[in-house]
Amino acid sequence: MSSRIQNAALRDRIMSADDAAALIQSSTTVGMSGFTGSGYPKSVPLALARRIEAEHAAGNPFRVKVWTGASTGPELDGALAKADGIEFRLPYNSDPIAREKINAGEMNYFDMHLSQVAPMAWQGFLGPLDTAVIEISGITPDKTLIPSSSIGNNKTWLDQAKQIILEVNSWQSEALDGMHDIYYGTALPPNRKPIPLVRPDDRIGSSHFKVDPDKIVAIVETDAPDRNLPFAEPDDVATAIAGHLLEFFAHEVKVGRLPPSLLPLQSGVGNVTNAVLAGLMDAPFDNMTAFTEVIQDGMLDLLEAGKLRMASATAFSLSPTAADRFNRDASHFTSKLILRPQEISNHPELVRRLGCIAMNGLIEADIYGNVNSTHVMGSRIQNGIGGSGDFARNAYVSIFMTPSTAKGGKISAIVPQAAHVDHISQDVQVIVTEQGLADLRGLSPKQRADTIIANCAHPVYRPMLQDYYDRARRSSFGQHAPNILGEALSWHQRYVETGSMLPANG
Ligand code: 0RQ
Repeated sequence: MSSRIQNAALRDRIMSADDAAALIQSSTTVGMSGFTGSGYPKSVPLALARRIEAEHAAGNPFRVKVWTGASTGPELDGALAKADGIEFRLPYNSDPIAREKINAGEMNYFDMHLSQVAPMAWQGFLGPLDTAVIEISGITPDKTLIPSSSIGNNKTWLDQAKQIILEVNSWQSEALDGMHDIYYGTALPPNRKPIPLVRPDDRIGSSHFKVDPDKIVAIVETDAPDRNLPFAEPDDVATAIAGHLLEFFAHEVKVGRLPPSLLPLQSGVGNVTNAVLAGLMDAPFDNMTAFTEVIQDGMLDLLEAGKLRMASATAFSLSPTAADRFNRDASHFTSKLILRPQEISNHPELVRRLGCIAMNGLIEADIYGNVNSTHVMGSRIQNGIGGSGDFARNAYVSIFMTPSTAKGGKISAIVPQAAHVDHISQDVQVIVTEQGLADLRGLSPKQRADTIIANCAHPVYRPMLQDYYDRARRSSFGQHAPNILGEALSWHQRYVETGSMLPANG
């Protein structure tokens, strides 16, 4: 018997990925595991993509609706998008092939707050779920499931799906067992109760998923790695951003607005946020905690060095090297890590109660501090809002970080008006670029504009922003948040037409 499947009766359901994929019908909804390249099924989606390609070659339409935790890997989103097999996708995508299909108008995509996915599924807003395809790391003798390297929405998919396909992945460390905390106390209004979590290290649930064994129609055995991209070594820009932020933290501790161990950290994914975590290695803050979405490389380093006492998240997001390191020595981390369902890891009630320090990336911010995290030039989706909104609105302090320019300087990350807004100015308290940091707390719109232009804009774009703002101060319809309506998006229009936000003679 495979040591990972400890219940003899369930062994009858072991089959090939192709046989399992044959149980999924066209036009149905499939809820898959997976969150930032971790814990997604690696074999059934590939088999499903092959099946879809064969059906298309035979002239038969075949597409499915795909729900997950967040982004996944190339074997799931990449393969299914390439086969033109996804009719509808939620709640987050970062796969380049799927992104192209979405931006070409060929795939419907519902980009949503990650904490809201499970509640909306329970509320019935998303429609019925036909099949769950969930990666786990083992099945216990009493038919409970040992989760894998991400939890995401798996609890909800297992509870709601009409049929369940399990992938048991023996690549995942057996030491993951015991690291998870699956809370089964959620309910629909008017029966909701407070979530009994008051510290990031509280455990409030069980370490295994419960499942109705009668719904399990297939079990597929795999031995395949999670796939996340390696992080770049912090460059000068990322290091400068991290430096400004660490100085800010030191100042906040000095004036008594943050405790010496800071408050629970939330850190988005990406090279800049990873550089901040690297900077925290040498910073004078100890006994830190994290209440966040994903555990990236920098957090493992902080845990190993004892700077970070513990971290709570819903998934790992480790580079291949860090994933190998984790798998070699996972038991070392067991007592310091908790993985939870994303409706708990990102819950607004908990983020507000714990007072998280939210640190996220942005695409552009306007001079008043409205932030666009998702849509390039207001219309092309990059990834999605992910968990940034869950944390930004409810954080103790909400920080957004970015290089001051993109695409080799042809785009300014600080613009007169954001072409799409994910985070309104009230949810954006600090903006950091390599140029400096704008602390916007307690400032009026005009004070915010002065600070952002002076501290965050790139020197090439700063005079252009100042000129726009000065003219708006004279001619705007109102003087609360001055704007020139016919010109506010002209930088974006110029980029679309000429490939640069800089004027031809600029
Ligand atoms: O594109 O790869 O084609 O060159 O956006 O930009 O500078 O590498 O930065 O990886 O930190 O991503 C907002 C996208 C930043 C990310 C965003 C282009 C740039 C590049 C990536 P290329 P960088 P990052 C918890 C939190 C929303 C979700 C979130 C994100 C690419 O942080 O998706 O916060 N956030 N989740 O060239 C045109 C601009 C641009 C631009 C950047 N102004 N105009 N293109 N780019 N700025 C995690 C989860 O929820 C899972």
